[in-house]
Amino acid sequence: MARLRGSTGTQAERAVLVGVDITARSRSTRPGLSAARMAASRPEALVDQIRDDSPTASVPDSLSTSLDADESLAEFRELVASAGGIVAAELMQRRARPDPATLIGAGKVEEIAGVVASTEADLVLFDHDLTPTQLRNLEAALPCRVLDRTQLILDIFARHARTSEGQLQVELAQLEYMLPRLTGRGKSMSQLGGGIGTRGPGETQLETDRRKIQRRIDQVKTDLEAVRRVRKQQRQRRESTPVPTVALVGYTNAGKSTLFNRLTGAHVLQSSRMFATLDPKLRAIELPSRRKILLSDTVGFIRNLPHTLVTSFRATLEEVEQAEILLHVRDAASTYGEEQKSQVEKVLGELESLSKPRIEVLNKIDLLSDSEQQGLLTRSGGEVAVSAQTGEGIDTLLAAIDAALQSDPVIDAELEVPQSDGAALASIEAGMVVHQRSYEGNSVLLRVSGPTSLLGRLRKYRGREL
Ligand SMILES: Nc1nc2c(ncn2[C@@H]2O[C@H](COP(=O)(O)OP(=O)(O)OP(=O)(O)O)[C@@H](O)[C@H]2O)c(=O)[nH]1
Ligand SMILES: [Mg+2]
Repeated sequence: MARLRGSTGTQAERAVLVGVDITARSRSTRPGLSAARMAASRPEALVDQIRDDSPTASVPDSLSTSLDADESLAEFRELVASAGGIVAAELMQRRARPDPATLIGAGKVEEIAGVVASTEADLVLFDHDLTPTQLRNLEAALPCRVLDRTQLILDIFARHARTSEGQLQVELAQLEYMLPRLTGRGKSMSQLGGGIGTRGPGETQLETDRRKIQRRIDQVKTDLEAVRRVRKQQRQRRESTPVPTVALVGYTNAGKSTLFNRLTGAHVLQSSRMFATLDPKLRAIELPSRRKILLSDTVGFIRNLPHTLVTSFRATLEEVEQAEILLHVRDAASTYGEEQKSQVEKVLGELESLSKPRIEVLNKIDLLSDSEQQGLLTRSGGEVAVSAQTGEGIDTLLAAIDAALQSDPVIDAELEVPQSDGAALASIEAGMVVHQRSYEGNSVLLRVSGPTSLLGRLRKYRGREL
């Protein structure tokens, strides 16, 4: 599998980054319009990719309005760092339309070859997806390995997957991405034998390789099913005592894991690297109403999230699909906030979770100026401003979750419990908010707010409802 070296101990690989800006439909209509607003008005525009391998592939109109290429390249730099690579050089290619053969055009390929030679780079990374043909041609023309954006993201996922399910999911996505791109890829698939430069391995060899990969795909799928069966059993056991799940979702690096740790007291990995979290984590917390919920932390999203990944991670994301409430964690300090928001909403749409109750959490407010913070705090619209790092706003967030939670609603009640029923008194102490307590004879009179389920169990002690 194509991996970048780096955090594994060996020397980090040096990469030439290539940003690609396809400008068909003149940019002159764009200048005044921020990428964020473009994204908000036409979210679908950001995800269209040219995947058609035919030489006559035309540029979808929407491609021209994709977000600013410089901005994308800045994010791509972060991705490269997260994959353990070092940036040796950066180039930007602006073209009206993609070149079907090389995406960027022959002249630019030559320029890149020169840069690779002078910087002694190990690989060239494209901030764009490449068709199988483009990938093949570029590998033939450049003196080093070539990876596209999806491959880079897959590589990061591969390094960060910790559970066997996560690892299998990534491997499956990698294999499926690789299969149609096998033809004659001399350099990165050198173990497959094959020709020097442009010549690919013979057809027979290719067929063998395809079959090998297909067999491995089948095996991985079988293994995944086994792993998922176990998880399903765990889920069923959990569902026998229903506790509502609240799922953290958001763009990669928004601070989901930091918030998860803040709310649960856990110590999951929080990191400036992108896609630090891959495997889902669940942990119970208690809300101010004393109701319990399960909070789930999971993989972050990114613009143009490779579709293969959404599919392979669907099972991991089932916490999101099952959740009663979503906490959409957003980086309030990011300039690209609006665009990230629309990207997240797009993935939520794919997970059929857009209609779920959602709390917008504006995180990292500690990075904002006082006046900016003030602006956020007074903003309405169901947003909660917090800093997962300092803890500011966390109480408000917990109260907001409490208010949004429909299941097992909290009600007020009066109870008259015999002092001899220690178990009932203990369950009240543990699971309800006691507003008032007095003693009368052998009974304790209580005014409480508590979950309907718990009050249901204490029905025989209930006085009138408030
Ligand atoms: N200043 C500041 N930094 C924060 C805050 N919350 C998170 N961060 C930082 O943001 C970076 C990303 O945080 P994570 O919690 O790992 O983000 P994530 O959303 O889980 O990211 P992925 O798992 O990669 O999708 C880390 O460097 C955190 O220290 C915050 O409230 N304030
Ligand atoms: Mg995380």
